[in-house]
Amino acid sequence: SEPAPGAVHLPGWLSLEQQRELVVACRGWAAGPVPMRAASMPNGSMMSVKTVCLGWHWQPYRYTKTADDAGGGQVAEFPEWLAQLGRDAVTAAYGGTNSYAPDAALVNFYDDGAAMGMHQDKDERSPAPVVSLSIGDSCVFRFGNTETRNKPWTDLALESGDLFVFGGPSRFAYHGVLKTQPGTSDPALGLKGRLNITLRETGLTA
Ligand code: MD5
Ligand code: FE
Repeated sequence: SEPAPGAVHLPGWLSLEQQRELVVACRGWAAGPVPMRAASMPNGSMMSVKTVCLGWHWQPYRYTKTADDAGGGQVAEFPEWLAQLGRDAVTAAYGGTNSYAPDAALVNFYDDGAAMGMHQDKDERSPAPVVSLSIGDSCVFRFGNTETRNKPWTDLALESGDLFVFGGPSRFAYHGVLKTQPGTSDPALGLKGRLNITLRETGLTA
């Protein structure tokens, strides 16, 4: 479905096998070289979501080349197979062919009770879409508008295997994750909690 112009939701786009492979990949990335951690916000509070970055290191609200908030190391590289999955996702959403070239990913882990407040993703310097892949527990996702963090918004369920592509006029919409639904993850995934992987073109050069 297309809940807003440029925003395309394809439920169950990932096969169970692809989801299992991504869970394994995320476990590897979470271990290092820069371990998954809760980022601290500029106001000093900690996010309830834990994040690990590929390609570029993200800290609210900027991308850096070294993870100075997490030991100073270089993050894992952004693998070509994940860029190809991103191109496949953009084609699935909009049709045709594309030259989507994501160079950063944020892997977000939500344990029971984790949430993400309403925000815009505007640390990137590219108008390219954000590709979002959800695995594990379902969540309530709040898709807002580009003007304010307030209404109007639409609440929808994001479930394991869902693809969401945010492009065009939806690229800079406010959005957040109200809550997850603990215990809804398929036992076959071996994952307690929720993973979300976002692919991004940073538009930055090192
Ligand atoms: C999540 N992650 O479920 C979400 C999915 C983040 C984040 O929000 O910043 O890591 S990505 C949702 C998204 C991205 C870009 C634009 C819009 C939504 N949008 O216009 O609604 O962990
Ligand atoms: Fe976001």
